Parts: sequence; C-alpha cells; structure tokens
Amino acid sequence: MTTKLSRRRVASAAALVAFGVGAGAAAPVDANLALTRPTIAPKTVEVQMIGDASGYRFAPAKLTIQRGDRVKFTLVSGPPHNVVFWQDSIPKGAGAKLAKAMTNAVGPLTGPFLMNAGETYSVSFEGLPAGTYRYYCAPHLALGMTATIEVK
Ligand SMILES: [Cu+2]
Repeated sequence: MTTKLSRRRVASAAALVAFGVGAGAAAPVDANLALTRPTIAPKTVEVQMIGDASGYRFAPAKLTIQRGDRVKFTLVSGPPHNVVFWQDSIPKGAGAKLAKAMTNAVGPLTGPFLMNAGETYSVSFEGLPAGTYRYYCAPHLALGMTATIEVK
C-alpha cells in the first residue's frame, strides 16, 4: 500500500516537472501561462505617436484589444508625446488598476513624456475590465491628438 502511494507521488512530481513547475527560473513562461490561462496568450499591440505635416495623432486612433493584451506606444515623430487617460472615460472600476499599470506616471493616469524617436511606453491591460478607454496626448490635446482603446 505504501508502495502504491509513493509511486503515485513520483508520477505526479514527474508530471509537474514536465509542465515546468518546480524547475525554478528555468521554467518556460509559456508552460506556466498554459497552466493558468487556457485562453489565447496575451499579445503586444503597437500604437504609433506621430506629429508631422498631416497633424498630431495616435495610429491607429481606434484600437481593439483582448483582455490581458499590452499596448506599446512608440514615438515616431513630433515629440514630446505622452499618454493620459480621461478618468471619466474609462470603464467603472478601472481607475486604480490602470494607475498601477502605468509605470513612471507623472500624474493621475498620466504617462511620462517621450522625447526621442523610437522611445516606447507600454501599458498592460492584464486584469483590467473590458470597455472603452479614451486617452490623449497632453502636449497635443488642443491639436486633437486623442484616441480610443476598446478592450474586448
Ligand atoms: Cu503628442
């Protein structure tokens, strides 16, 4: 009887190792994600920040992502640019989580200023509620640099 038990233990330990559990830092990230999130893996979607002869804009201005995706804002031209979410134009209950997701914030839901072409700023929507998130670039709000992220 004890033999049976310990054999079972060995088998489940082997299964865990096969899934990357207990392998420490060497555990493949994908294996861990598969254990906790059987849905589509989160992806990173790029939004460009542009200022040129055609005006100041985010491209695409209307972006749809899946819950858990990450948005990477990349400065293309016409700096400085930043990302500021309207506190009253995001889903109910999203504020505190979004504030946490915005690293290096310089104000409420206000990302840092990007100054150089190729600079990026990323916001993860992991754990954030579905809905419409409206945002703008503070230096170019008056010039219509506004955009929307729809989280499905
Ligand atoms: Cu701007």
